[in-house]
Amino acid sequence: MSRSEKAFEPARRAFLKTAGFAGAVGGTVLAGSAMAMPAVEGRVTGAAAPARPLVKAAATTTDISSLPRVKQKLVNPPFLPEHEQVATTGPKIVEVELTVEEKKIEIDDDGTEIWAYAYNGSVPGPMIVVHEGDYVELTLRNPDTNLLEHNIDFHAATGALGSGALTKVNPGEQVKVRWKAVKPGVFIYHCAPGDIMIPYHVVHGMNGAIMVLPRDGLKDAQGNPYRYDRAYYVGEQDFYVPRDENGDYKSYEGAADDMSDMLDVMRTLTPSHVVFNGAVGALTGDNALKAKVGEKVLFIHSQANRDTRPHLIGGHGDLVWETGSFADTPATGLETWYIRGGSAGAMAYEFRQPGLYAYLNHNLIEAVMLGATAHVMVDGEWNDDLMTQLTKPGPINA
Ligand SMILES: [Cu+2]
Repeated sequence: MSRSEKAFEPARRAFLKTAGFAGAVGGTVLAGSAMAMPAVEGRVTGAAAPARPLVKAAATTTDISSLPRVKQKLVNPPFLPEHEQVATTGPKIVEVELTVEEKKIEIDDDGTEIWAYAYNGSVPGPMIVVHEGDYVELTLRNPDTNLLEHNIDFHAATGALGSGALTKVNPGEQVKVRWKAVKPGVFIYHCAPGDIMIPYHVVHGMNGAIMVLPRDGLKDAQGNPYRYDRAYYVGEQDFYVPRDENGDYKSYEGAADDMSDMLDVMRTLTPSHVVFNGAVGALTGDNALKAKVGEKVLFIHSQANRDTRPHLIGGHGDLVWETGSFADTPATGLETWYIRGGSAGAMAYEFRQPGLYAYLNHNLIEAVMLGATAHVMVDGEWNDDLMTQLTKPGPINA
């Protein structure tokens, strides 16, 4: 950063801090964000949003001080943190830490760059796994090396804009929040600092997912216990990279330098990239997901902004919790399923043939031309009964 840019920095930070509250007139920062949010989220009314819920402890039915505490070590997607499928204890407090990183990442094979706003540095952010009835105790950090204000809205949480109203942190700040996981399922979380900053941050990769397992684990469509052998988290991300006058993707020096250009591209609702786990090819080739014949694999798929339709080429959705709710009976034997923008869903499949499978968004333009494809390499014995090539390709017989 040059000296003149440094001199400009305080004013720029002040602008970026307030840019999210363009719609708010008067009131505190919290009230401003609450006013700006409902039209976008449609989940909470402005009147119902608490002014300062942090200072007043709500009545609880659990003696929280007596609950055991565990620290969950979060890992980068597509992997999940170590977890029990069936809870072996009663409810607990699960401590997790998310640190926001504003950093440049490459999103395709041509070296196209974007400034990612990334929880713990990954796009999507790490998967958190708890059980229904557990408490999530989050520390959210925004290091002073960052430029922007951030927060987190958990779709699994209840009240205060999914904790978004309680978790706004400026660079150099951290905040702690605790919420109870009362809904079993898979849910997204995302940054939502207010107004136009909500979609702007989300399409810079600032979203992830949490899985709230029933205490006694997953059930199949008949209500029998269902246990997976592996689980993967696929976070789908739409990017809107501006182009220069020659049609080449632009690169930007600072974390929010792309704002004006990118908002223009976002208004077209036409992404330049639709990718899994942050980049074209993040889950193909050497990074392909792995499984074995006979293994049951759970795929959790999130899309924080846009509808998508996952499909496993050569396989099926044995069990699909399309809406993400584990309180509902899963659908069975699906060909392609649907993940609503702003949600996560889960699919479980027992692999029956070895080889390469493509797991993709079956808008094939988005899968093949924009990037939304993953591969699954499956080891095992081929089953001729399920498929056999009877003749090799050869000349057509007259
Ligand atoms: Cu953010």
